[in-house]
Order: sequence, then structure tokens, then C-alpha cells
Amino acid sequence: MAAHPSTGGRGLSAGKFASVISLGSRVEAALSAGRPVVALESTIISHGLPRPDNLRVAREIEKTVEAAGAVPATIGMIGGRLVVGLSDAEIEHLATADGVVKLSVRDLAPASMKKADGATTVAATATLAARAGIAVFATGGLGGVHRDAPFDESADLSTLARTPIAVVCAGVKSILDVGATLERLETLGITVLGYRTDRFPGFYLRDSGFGLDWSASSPAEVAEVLRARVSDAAVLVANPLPADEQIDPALHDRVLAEAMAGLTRGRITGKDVTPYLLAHFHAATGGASLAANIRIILRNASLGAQIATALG
Ligand code: PSU
Ligand code: MN
Repeated sequence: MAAHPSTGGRGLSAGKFASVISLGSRVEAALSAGRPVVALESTIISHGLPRPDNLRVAREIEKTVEAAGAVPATIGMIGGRLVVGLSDAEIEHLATADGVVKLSVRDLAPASMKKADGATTVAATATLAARAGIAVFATGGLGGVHRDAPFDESADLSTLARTPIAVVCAGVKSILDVGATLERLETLGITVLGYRTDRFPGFYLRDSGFGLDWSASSPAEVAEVLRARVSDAAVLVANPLPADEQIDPALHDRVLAEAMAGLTRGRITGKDVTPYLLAHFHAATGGASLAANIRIILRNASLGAQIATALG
């Protein structure tokens, strides 16, 4: 395929957004050959995981997707350019550079004008992946409705309501109001499919305490659900940690209470809330939450690749 002249050799084959989205060469080749591709977000690399583990994990996520037979497409912004399929050097840059901006969907265009380096959230990653023709996206946990601040609802939810993509995740973190988030997912018409479970996972915990109406028991069943869609909303594939890999629930509840108090004390608001809570968990659980977080992402990357393969 001919190189796109304005994107330094990386271009979308077609579509309204071809001039603003650059495809990595491996991703472009896989998409045009109809081979399985899994989209990956960069906010977890730049703002969700502590350094220096973040770079190692970012690479491990890509390797996991490859080992399961699909092509990884980590998504982010480099010098104002939206890249679907970052190179290893670009991933390293987003993992180590200072001043990498957290980008939700509404931030993409102004950040592009400013030639920013940016990491994309679930909302922004899903949007770009779907525009590029990628059917499956694997991540850790979604944003949602915050506890004690129901007006603070992640744009992940409203964006996924209009983005036709499968999102493999471990539910939403218990730092959020899980019940309210599930109610919003229902309102927004977003299908939630438990993977080999009828319980909604609680990220660090196997079970958030809430049940699910639907489940699938294999990548083939998930693929069947995806093919049967008649709306443009996302399908969440909720993949829980095994019981022996979850965080001790008592430790979890204690750290969560401290983290919530820290938010109030530090007057932390807006897009800083999620990174603060994550950093607090990682520091206060002596590495247990980090280990769980990494396991979640790798397990989801593998399942995402299996689903993309089953989709054909
Ligand atoms: N959940 C996690 N780790 C993360 C995030 C969520 O377990 O790093 C990130 C994701 O990129 C998600 C974003 O899209 O936080 C949500 O941020 P906000 O609540 O500001 O929309
Ligand atoms: Mn918010």
C-alpha cells in the first residue's frame, strides 16, 4: 500500500479521519490483510503504573498479544500526531518523558494543535481504534462514576455508548462507585458480558458484589456476540482475576478508605483523581496492587488476542 504523504510513511487506507490518524506499519499491514489486531491504551503506561515498571509492562503487554497470535496496536499521541500502533521507541518515550498529557476524547484535537505528547484514556483509545477499523481493545479497568462525587463520571462511559468495539477489562476499580457505574452502563446501552463468570469483577477483587445478566465461556462465544450486534455501542468483556490472585479484601478496604480521605485532604479533583488513587494503592499495598494490576492487564491482553483471532 502507498505511504501516506503527510504522515511520514504511515497512513490510513481510507476514511474521513485518514489525514489525522497515523497507522504503525505492522498494524497497517495486519489490518489490510485481515489479521487479528488488539488495541492497547497508553494512559496506563504514562499515568496508571509507576516508573520504571511501566515501560517493562508496556512491552510485556505487546509481547502477550503477539504470543496469543495477534498484532498489538498501542495508541497515543507523539508531537501532535495520533498514532495507532506506536513503535517501541515511541512507547518508551511515553513511559519516560515528562509532561506527557492525559488525553480523553475531547482533548485530542487541541493537543494535536499544540504538538503534544499524550497518553490516551480508554475513551480516546477506543475512539481511535474503532476509527482505524480495530474490533478488540484490551485494558485494565474502565473509568466510571466516582464515589462521593456522582457528577464526576468518566467520559469512558458516554464514549463507549457510541463506539463499536469490544473492550476486555476487569470491570472498574473499587475506587469508583461500582453500582452507579453499572447503572450508567445499562442506561447507555453498553453490553456487559462476564467472561466465565456471572459476577461483575471488582478489578483488584474477583467479585465486585454485583451480578451480571450475561456471560460467555469462550473466545468463540464472545465473537458470536460481537457478530450479533445491532447497535454501535461497545461490548465490555469482563474478565476477573482468579481468586488466588486477587488482593486480600481486608487490605483492599483499608487502603481504599485512606485513599478516599487523601483525595479530600489534598483537594484533588478532575483528571488527577484516578492517577492519585492508583498511586496511593500502589504505595500503600506494598506492591500487591501493582502485581494484581499487571496480571489483570496481561490476562486481558491475552484474552483480547484470542477474541480477535476468533472473530477472524
Ligand atoms: N483504570 C485503571 N487504570 C487506569 C485507568 C483506569 O485501572 O490507568 C485510566 C484509563 O485510561 C481510564 C482513565 O480511561 O484512567 C479514566 O480517567 P478519568 O476517570 O479521568 O476519565
Ligand atoms: Mn473525572
